[in-house]
Amino acid sequence: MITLYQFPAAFAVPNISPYCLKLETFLRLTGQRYEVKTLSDPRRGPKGKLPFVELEGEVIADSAIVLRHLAKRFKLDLDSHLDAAGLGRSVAITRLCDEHLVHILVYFRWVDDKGWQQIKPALFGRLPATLRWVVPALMQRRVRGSLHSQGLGRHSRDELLAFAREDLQALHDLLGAADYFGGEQPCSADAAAYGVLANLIFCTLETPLNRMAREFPTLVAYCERLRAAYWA
Ligand SMILES: N[C@@H](CCC(=O)N[C@@H](CS)C(=O)NCC(=O)O)C(=O)O
Repeated sequence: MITLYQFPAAFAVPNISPYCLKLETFLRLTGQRYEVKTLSDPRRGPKGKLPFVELEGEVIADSAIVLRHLAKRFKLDLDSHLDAAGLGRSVAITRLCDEHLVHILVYFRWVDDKGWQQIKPALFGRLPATLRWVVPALMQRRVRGSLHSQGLGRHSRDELLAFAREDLQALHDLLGAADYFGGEQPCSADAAAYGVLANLIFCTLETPLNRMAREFPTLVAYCERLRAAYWA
């Protein structure tokens, strides 16, 4: 049995971490049996981040590495119907989501004031009063620092929104009239795409980025379709 360690559900999505939602969606797309154990402290993970899984006594961290490991261990091939160009496209979509759009999402939750005013009480509101003054500011400074090191954190809010619009337009155009990024059936890129898009479209956090994503009817319909088929 696979044990998935991840944050608890919040803001009307199964997970506010796009990476946790990506991994759990992959488990559902491939029909795996799994159990979830919720953690609030990512430092409990072997790489200091969530999600991670435990399988047959082995602990494996990082959604991409877990996907690769599970695919090998259980001979899962969500991508077997794709040709070489389709496989390349799947990797490119996954990287766009995991390595670009998610960082912009993080900015609009943790740095931009509108998102921060919603995230802060939800994540830290139950801390004892003394910690409640210190911990949120420290965590926000850490996130700001890592976005700065990554590079996206050096841009203005409007520049980030312009990047996000390009990402969303690209996802819209790549999906086209298909049901899934894999075509008639999902491929591994659908796990990554749903992880971040559901976190923009269904998540009840009100940020300019969430509002922008909801302006793409194709992407809204995509999320509704995948949710009905695999998350109902
Ligand atoms: N590359 C990792 C990224 C995981 C990740 O960044 N998780 C975030 C939550 S969305 C986390 O645990 N952050 C805690 C931290 O950086 O301290 C994956 O794909 O699993």
